[in-house]
Amino acid sequence: MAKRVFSGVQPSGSLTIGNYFGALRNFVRLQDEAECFFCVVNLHALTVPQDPQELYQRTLDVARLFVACGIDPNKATIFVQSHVPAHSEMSWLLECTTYVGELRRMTQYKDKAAKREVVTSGLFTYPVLMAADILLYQTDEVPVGEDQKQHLELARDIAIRVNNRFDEQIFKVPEPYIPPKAAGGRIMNLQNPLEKMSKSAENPKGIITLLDPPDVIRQKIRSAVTDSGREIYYDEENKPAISNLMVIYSLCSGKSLDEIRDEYAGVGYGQFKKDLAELVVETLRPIQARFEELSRPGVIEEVLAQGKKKAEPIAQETLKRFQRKLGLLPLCDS
Ligand code: ATP
Ligand code: LTN
Repeated sequence: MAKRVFSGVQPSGSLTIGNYFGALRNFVRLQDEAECFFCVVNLHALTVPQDPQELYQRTLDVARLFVACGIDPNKATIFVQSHVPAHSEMSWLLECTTYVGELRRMTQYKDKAAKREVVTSGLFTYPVLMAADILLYQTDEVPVGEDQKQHLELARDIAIRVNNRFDEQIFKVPEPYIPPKAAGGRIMNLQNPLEKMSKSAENPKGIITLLDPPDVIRQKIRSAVTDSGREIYYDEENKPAISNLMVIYSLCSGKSLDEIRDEYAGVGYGQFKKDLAELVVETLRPIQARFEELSRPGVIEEVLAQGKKKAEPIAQETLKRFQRKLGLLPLCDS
């Protein structure tokens, strides 16, 4: 049996090159060797305020970008989280096996909560919904960026706890699939290289989205902060800005960090940034062209309808089994 892969992306903004290099590019690779489920996690997006019309539109756009980036709906299942109610139902059941102390330790919660005046309980229990997503599909492997490592460990802990309690495998214990930082696992903000590039960032100058027009990309890279000195070499600690730009260069060109350093010895930041901008523009060009083609009404909606049909029975089977184990009374059919 092929291994099963599950991952999710929130429709909380325009997807960035961080999402692409950290996650989507690996989705495309995995679709040829595994049974893949890629989910637009719109319920996760609700953990912070969303404009309803924007959420609606972005849900479609994220699904379109999945396909535009190379995910083939004939190979992988693409669907929307809220179309399969088992995700919400499972989330509640898992909340009742997760400890408040575990959720308090989540660094993403601490970071996001610190930035807001009002914090919903959904933001707090967010990682449990993520565990539900993953465990419902008996997932072997979860391709994500580095920021999701802690959430994944929680999903593993929950699975192990439930399996131990019932002394049988109710859930497969999932493995993370996370690229190293220098291979796209954590692309940093162009205006603050100590912060992750995040699609919901307040300042658009620090993020490159997959749909940014070429001139916007050139402008954002030109105004990206750099480190002191003018040498180009990879040193995450002392030269975080240039190191981040080098990683993006390497991912777009296929060249190693050493090759890039040698090529730009004595050249300076200006030329490097110009070349980098063109590389990013060329990398995104085919994605943007495909995205336009997918904007015809009905096309992505059909993909999502098919996706729900494939995902739901699998999710239901796991949910039903867990409900029975917990002692929830099944409906009498007669
Ligand atoms: P938000 O700003 O709303 O939290 P986000 O940009 O962090 O969103 P998610 O939807 O949370 O994106 O993540 C989708 C996938 O992209 C996840 O696997 C996540 O780990 C990955 N990812 C997000 N940002 C980066 C980044 N800067 N570098 C590498 N991978 C990333
Ligand atoms: N929490 C993730 C998105 C996400 C996810 C998932 C990723 C929700 N459910 C299941 C992998 C598997 C994020 O914010 N990046």
